[in-house]
Amino acid sequence: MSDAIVEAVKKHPAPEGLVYTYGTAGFRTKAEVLDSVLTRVGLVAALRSRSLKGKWIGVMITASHNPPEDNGVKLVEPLGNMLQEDWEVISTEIANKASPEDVSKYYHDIATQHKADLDTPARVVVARDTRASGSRLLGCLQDGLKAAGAEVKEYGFLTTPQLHYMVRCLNTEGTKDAYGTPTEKGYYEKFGAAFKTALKGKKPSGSLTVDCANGVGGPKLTELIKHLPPKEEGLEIFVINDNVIKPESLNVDCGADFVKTNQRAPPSSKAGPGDRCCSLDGDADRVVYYFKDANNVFRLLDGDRIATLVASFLGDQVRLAGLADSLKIGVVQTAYANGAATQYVEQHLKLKVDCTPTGVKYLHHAAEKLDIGVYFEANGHGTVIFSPDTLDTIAKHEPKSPGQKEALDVIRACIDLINQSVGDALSDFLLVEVVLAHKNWGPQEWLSTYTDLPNRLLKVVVSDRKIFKTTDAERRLVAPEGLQAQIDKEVQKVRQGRSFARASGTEDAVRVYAEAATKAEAEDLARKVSELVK
Ligand code: 16G
Ligand code: ZN
Repeated sequence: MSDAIVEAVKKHPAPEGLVYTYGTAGFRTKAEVLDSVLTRVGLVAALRSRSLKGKWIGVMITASHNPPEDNGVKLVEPLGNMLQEDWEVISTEIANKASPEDVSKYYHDIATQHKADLDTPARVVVARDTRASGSRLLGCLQDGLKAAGAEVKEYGFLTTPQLHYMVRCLNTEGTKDAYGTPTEKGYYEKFGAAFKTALKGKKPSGSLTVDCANGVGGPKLTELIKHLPPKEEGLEIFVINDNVIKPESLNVDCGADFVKTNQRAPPSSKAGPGDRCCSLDGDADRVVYYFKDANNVFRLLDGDRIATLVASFLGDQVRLAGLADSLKIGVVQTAYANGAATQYVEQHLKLKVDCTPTGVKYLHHAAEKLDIGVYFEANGHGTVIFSPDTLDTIAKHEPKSPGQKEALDVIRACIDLINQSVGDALSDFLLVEVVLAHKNWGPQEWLSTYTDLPNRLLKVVVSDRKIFKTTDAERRLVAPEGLQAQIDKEVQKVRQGRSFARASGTEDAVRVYAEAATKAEAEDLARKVSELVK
C-alpha cells in the first residue's frame, strides 16, 4: 500500500515554498495550489475513519463565501461535527511534508499512533460546491482515497450542511439514533415534512426572497421547494442569484457575506418595503435576513437576531408544554454579538448567555453542554442543539392539556426541522419562517424587539498578526503587553463602549470591533483602537 501512497502523492506535487494550515474552516486558499492538499486529505480521511473502526468520515470541497478562484476542503466527524483538534494538527503536518516518501512514512506513523488498523475498512463520504476547480480537486482527492484503499461514497454537488447530514445518517443508520435517509431525497423529505408539521396550519405572511449567492444552495433550494407545502398553504419563496452555470459569479455582489459586510441588499434584489429577504453564502451554511423598512431604509436581521428570535420562541413553547422546570435553554454567542442582543437575552428573555471564541466548533461545543443550546455567530452561522437527555425528556413527556400537547408537537417538529449535525442555512430559514408565522410577526416586529448598539468592524493590516494573543473568549488581549490597558482607556471615554481586537483566523489581518451609544462614538472608538493596534 505504501507504494500506492508514494505514487499518488508524486502525481500531485506540492508547490514549493507554501505553508498550509488546517484552520477554522479547513484548508482554504487559491484553488490552483490545492491539488497536493486534496490528495493528502484523502489519506487523512481514510486514517480517521480507520481510527474509528470504519465509521463514515465526510470530506467537503468548498471555500464557502470566498471569491470564485479560491477553494478549500474540510473533514467532518461521524456525527457531523467539525474535525477533532488533534486531527487538524495531523492534517496540517501531512499537507506540509516535503517528499512523497515523507508523506507515506508519516501516514504509517499516524496509523500506528492512533490505532488505525490498516486492514480495517475506511469509509469516506465526499461532496463539493459548484466552483469550477471542484472537479479537478475531486480527482486529486480520489487519488488519495484510492491509494489508502478507502470505500468512497460520492454525492456530487451538495451544500456543506447536506454533506454533514449524509455523514450523520450513514453512521446512525439502523440504530436508535437514526437521523434520516442518507440521500438527497431523504434530506428534502425530512425537512419538508418537519416544516409542514411545525407550521401547524399557520400560513407565513407574504413571501420570502432567497438570495443563493450563485452557489450550490440555489439548485438545492429549488429541489427542497418541491417538498414544501404549496404556496397557497405555506410559504411563497422567490429564488434569486441561483446561477451556477456561471461559476465566476459565485458570491459576487450577492450572498450572506456581501450583505453582512456592506450592510445592503444585493443590487439584483427587487424586493419592496416590508418584504422579507434572506441571503445564503456559497455553501449554504450561513444565512442572514433583511428588509427595507417603510422609509426604504435597509434593515439587517443577522445571526444575533435569529438567535434571539429562536430562543424566545423555544422558551415560550417549552413553558407552554409544561417543561420549563426540567429544561434550560441557553444562548451561545461570540464577542461580535451586539451588546444589545446579549442584554436582551439576559434581561428580557432571562436566559443564560455563554461567549466563546470565533468559529463554529467553539460555539457548538459550548452549546452541547446545554439542555437546549441556541448558537449563532452574528455572521449567520448557527443552529440549535438538543442534548440526548433533553431529547429523551421531550420524547417521554405526557402533556396534561390540549395546550401542552400543541406546544409539545411544535417542539418535536422543530427538533426535526433543525439540522442537528451543523448550522444549515436552508433549515435555519425554514425555522425562522415557522417562528414568524406562529408569532404572526413581520420583519418590522422582529426588528423592534431591541435596538442594536451602533458598531463598527475594521480590518487592520499588521506586520505580524501572531503577536496578538487573546483571553476571555477573544474579548481581551494578553499580548502585546500593555495594549489592552490602552484599549480600556479609550473604551471608558465613550458611552456604552465596548471594543476588542483579535487576529483573524482566515486573513492576514487583525480585526477591530467597537460599539457605543452613538454611531459617531462607535466609529471613533474603532478608529482609535485600530491606531493602537497598528
Ligand atoms: C471561519 C469560521 C466562521 C468564522 C470565521 C471568522 C467555521 C465553519 N467558519 O469562516 O465561523 O466566523 O472563520 O473569520 O467555523 P476570521 O477569523 O477571519 O474573523
Ligand atoms: Zn459557508
